[in-house]
Amino acid sequence: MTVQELPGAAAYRPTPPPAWKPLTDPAPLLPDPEPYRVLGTDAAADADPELLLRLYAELVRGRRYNAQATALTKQGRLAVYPSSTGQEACEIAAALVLEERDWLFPSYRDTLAAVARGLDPVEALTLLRGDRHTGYDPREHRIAPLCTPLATQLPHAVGLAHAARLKGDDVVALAMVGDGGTSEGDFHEALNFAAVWRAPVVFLVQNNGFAISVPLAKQTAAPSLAHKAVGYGMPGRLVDGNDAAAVHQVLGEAVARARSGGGPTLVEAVTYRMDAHTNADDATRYRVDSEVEAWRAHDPIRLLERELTGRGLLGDDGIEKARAAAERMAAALRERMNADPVLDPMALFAHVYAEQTDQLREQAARLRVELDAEQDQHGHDDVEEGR
Ligand SMILES: Cc1ncc(C[n+]2csc(CCOP(=O)(O)OP(=O)(O)O)c2C)c(N)n1
Ligand SMILES: [Mg+2]
Repeated sequence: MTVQELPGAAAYRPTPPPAWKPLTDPAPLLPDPEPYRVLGTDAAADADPELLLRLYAELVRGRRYNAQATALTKQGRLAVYPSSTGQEACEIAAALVLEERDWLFPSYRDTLAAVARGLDPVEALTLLRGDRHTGYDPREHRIAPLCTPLATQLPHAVGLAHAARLKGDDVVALAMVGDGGTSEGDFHEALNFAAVWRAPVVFLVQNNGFAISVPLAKQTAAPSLAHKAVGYGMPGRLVDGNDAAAVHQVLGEAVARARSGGGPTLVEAVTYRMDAHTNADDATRYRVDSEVEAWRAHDPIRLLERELTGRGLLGDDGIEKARAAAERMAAALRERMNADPVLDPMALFAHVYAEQTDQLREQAARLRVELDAEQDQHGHDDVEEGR
């Protein structure tokens, strides 16, 4: 039975009445027609040299961190590492645009953003080491746990931002998600709530071309991911995700807008995942080398280095200094990650419930007995000393 055949269908008018008009003028919400760029364009002249040098040092450090963490997976020191090599501009810019009082909501790929925001480089790897806990106190750093379930961090960011606004706290939340994450229900719910409530939140989509082996073309039929903003009534911005100055500027504008009560923004940063999805993935099975090589020519560190050296802001000395600082960080990370973590098995029972249940208390008591017996057997406390 079609709609026309339904009883009373004659009264059904598929077109809106003449008085209908859009609730919001979509034109100002539409994203940039091309990814916005700064480096190598006239806009670069307005970029603060100090900021560019800071971005450069962090990008170099970030790349070295990715390489070191990936090496640690091969040495069995890390269970898994989703590298953000090639995406450092997004990671670093996201961290640097926030004030200390703001909140970052990262995904599993965004370790660099968390470290650039000040998180201890070892603590940032706790979860990826296989520990059940986040490894850091989210409240201390105002960094939500690195989130593995896709897009679930987005409604959390909206809730926190909205609550802060209700309380009169000057807090902006910046939530990071991948291109694949935009197909999740949580993405849509978060954007809808954020726009309706005008929550002070910025959504950064790192479009790195793939969701594991699924290319973007199989993920969406939208003109761009930034266009999705319009449907929810917030502005979309499209930015070159390998241009650190451009990402910093666009995110900075979005944060300022959110802070001044202007509501949320969806930023799509177009970038590329140079490494495989994680160390456990083989990217050669679903993409060709020529594509990777084409993106290598548009490498975020090279782009920034070219700008800085071209303007006489960076020379061989400066490059060497940035690399040496990155090496020192990597050496310290290696050394600390080579030490076995000190784990207390009794911590299993903490944070399960606010008030422990009888069952948990009983299990904890049983484990205590076993641990004590083990200690007696070895003559000293192996377990608590983490050996
Ligand atoms: C809810 C949920 N479904 C599926 C997965 C498995 N999964 C992990 S990463 C991933 C791909 C995500 O791609 P994207 O959002 O583009 O992020 P990227 O890894 O490229 O940074 C999938 C499907 C998951 N972690 N959570
Ligand atoms: Mg992706």
